[in-house]
Amino acid sequence: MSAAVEIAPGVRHYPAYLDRAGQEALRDEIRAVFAAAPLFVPRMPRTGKPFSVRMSNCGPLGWVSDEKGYRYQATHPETGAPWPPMPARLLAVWAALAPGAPPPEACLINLYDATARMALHQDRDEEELSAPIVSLSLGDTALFRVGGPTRGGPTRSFRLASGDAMTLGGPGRLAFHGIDRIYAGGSTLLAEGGRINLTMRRVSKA
Ligand code: MD3
Ligand code: FE
Repeated sequence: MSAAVEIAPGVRHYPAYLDRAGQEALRDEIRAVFAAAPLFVPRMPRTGKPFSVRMSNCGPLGWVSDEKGYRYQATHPETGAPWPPMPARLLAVWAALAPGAPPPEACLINLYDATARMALHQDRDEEELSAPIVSLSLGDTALFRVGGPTRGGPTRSFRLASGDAMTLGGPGRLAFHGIDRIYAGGSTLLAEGGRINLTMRRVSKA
């Protein structure tokens, strides 16, 4: 547990929110999610250009992207199986950091290797934009960038380390954000290195 730092209006950073034991337990639960819902490589709408991150999901809905577009769906894009349930540990983090919000329906899991990036974007595929997004990071540190609600405005950069949490709500919910780089080799949490980011989302109107 730790105090929040408000990076921008509605964008809160909780450094070291999970202690090492909590990170290890969550890592093991995410490994089990990957076993049931294998990592897939999302592709850009229209062009089919592959993302540099790999993804999976847990919860009733998962976020996917391919030539047909971005969307939430109840099944894995390659296996066709329903997504595995969201671990109780994640639901507890949501309850603590998003009190009063309706339960999350999707937890998108991003896996970054040392060269992966995520371009500046908004998360607006959810019907319920009044609920926050809650994020947790595991493994290598990332350089995160966040701006305002319009592309091309000023941005701020800061590091997201293993165990850090973020909440993105209110005026921060539609902020542009991305991952500019991964600092490889700094964490012993993931045996193969890399970074895992989890984002819990409410998708449908409560
Ligand atoms: C700020 N993930 O999955 S998490 C994503 O580290 C995504 O993998 C990044 O952007 C990652 O969509 C960043 C922190 C985050 C998530 C959602 C936000 C920051 C946000 C929504 C609005 C503003
Ligand atoms: Fe995002």
